[in-house]
Amino acid sequence: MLRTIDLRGRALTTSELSAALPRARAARDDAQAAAAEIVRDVAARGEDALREQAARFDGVHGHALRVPDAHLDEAVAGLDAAVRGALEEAIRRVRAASAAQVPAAAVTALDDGGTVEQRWMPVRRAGLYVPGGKAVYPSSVVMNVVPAQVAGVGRIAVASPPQAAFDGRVHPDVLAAAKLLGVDEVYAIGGAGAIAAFAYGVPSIGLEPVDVVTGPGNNFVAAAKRAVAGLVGIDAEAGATEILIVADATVEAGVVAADLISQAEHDEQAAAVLVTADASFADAVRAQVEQRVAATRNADRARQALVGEQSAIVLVDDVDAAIAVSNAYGPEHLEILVEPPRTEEFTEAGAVFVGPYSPVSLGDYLAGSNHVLPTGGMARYASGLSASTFLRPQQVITYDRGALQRVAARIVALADAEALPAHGEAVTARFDAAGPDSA
Ligand code: HSO
Ligand code: ZN
Repeated sequence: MLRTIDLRGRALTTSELSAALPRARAARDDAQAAAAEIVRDVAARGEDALREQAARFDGVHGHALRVPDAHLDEAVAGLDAAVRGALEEAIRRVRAASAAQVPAAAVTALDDGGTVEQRWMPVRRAGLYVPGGKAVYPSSVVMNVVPAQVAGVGRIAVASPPQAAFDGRVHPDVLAAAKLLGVDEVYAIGGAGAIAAFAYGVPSIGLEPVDVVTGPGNNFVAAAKRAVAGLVGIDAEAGATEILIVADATVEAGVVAADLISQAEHDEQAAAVLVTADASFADAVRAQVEQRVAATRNADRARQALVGEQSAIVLVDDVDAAIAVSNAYGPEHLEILVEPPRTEEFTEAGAVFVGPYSPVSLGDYLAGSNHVLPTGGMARYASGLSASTFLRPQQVITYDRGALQRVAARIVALADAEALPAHGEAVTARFDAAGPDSA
């Protein structure tokens, strides 16, 4: 369990380092082809295609694709009080932290009478996907819906797979979370089909196409999002979860082991990586992992994730080397458990958890940060779900007569240089004797 990658005493180039890192080479092409087929089918046949997919993938027949209001109300009424309290606290915290993601409008004066305003416009309609295969994720309802609401999205729809165990309904905790957030447009549609339904709309069930589709999911959901990108906006890929921990013996080995297992329990494909310069600490963590994983509820799934090629203990010479490894990997979740933490130097990660009292589980539920984060190394250029996922920066240009006149000759010069004289004429027409200004 948890193979060792020993990088001690090796000076690696960036590409050698990337090749040495434990990352699954996902079967991306297969998923892409299968998802594209599902997307095409939903685009062409709408509800009929979705019902066939529900029978095939979810084992569900004849269910309500659009969740009736009564089901939402029943779900809230039946919600466990402690779960309700926790969801409400999570909503408060994520809402507070998301508010900081909405930039204020800014006006730049380029000239006396010439301004460019930068304003942030919410998309009109968003479709949010909440997975429901190996586990159910009411917390992901919060993480999707709150930033969309904070951004000011006009209309929000949620989709999640129908559950055979619940008579073809979406899991009641997911329904309750949606209702607590004031979302009543919910669909019992799963996987790639849900992404296609959002992108193309499904008239027979009143599902209007959306402008942006977000949310985590398996390889097929990610592939479907790639297939509809362009027709709609999508967020970064949030696939099988990853945790990379940089630690030394200032933290207990059992704590590190518990954190590795916490993300491994999501999925057989989940990645759990420890990077340390202390070989005996590494042995202690490995022993703790073996002991703890045996005792946990999702032991089989977690064990598979931990023995997979995507998980490992990476031995390095020192903290400098650990930082280089972490930055090359670009993990979805990074835990910094070394003293001092040197947080600024860890630049590539979806979210960064600093110190022994900031575990990833805190961020998964209640830190106030978002848990829909880029995986597969995408953290190098993408960010987690946030209000800005649902906002478009838009520029508003307002020049008056004098300000335009002061740059008119320069516009003509550039227009002539590009052999597009009509561009220049559009400016000079405003000042010609025969033009609108002639009076
Ligand atoms: N760790 C997951 C999110 C999650 N964990 C939901 C528990 N529930 C991906 O960031
Ligand atoms: Zn998690």
